[in-house]
Amino acid sequence: MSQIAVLHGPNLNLLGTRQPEIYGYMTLEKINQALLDAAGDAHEMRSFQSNHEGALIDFIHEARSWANGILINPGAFTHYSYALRDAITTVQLPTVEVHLSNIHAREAFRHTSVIAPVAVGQIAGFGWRSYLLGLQALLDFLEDVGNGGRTT
Ligand code: CA2
Repeated sequence: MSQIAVLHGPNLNLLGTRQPEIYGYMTLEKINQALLDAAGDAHEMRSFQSNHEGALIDFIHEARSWANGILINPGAFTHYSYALRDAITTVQLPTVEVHLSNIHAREAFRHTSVIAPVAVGQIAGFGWRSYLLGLQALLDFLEDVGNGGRTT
């Protein structure tokens, strides 16, 4: 059983209502439900969205007391929030970064992630399924860690 903190950054509360050509038609509520379905009874998951950097950081700090992994789409904070990055570093929880769009194929400012260097890995470009892929990657990573790092 893993406990996963799922974080969604700024503007992601608008998913499914605007710019569907970039971000798709799935609402945040539906994405959260898809993640809960994928986790099933085997894992615990708590989701949180905020448009405020400090609120996301508080949630990460609190996650230290109950979670053993973080799945995060930091939104635009991806590209410049050293505060979010420091929070992830500080709690020392394995973190997977996800993006709906392929940030590397978009504007130059989106090519940089200040989160990626402190994450286990990054998944981008698969629409809402990036979250599902990220969750699977995180659960597999945590299982490997629990098995003393053995992957086979
Ligand atoms: O592709 C992603 O998941 C992003 O994290 C989304 C962020 C963007 O700043 C990152 O560069 C990449 C933006 C989220 C905006 O979400 C909206 C959703 C619906 C309508 C308008 C914005």
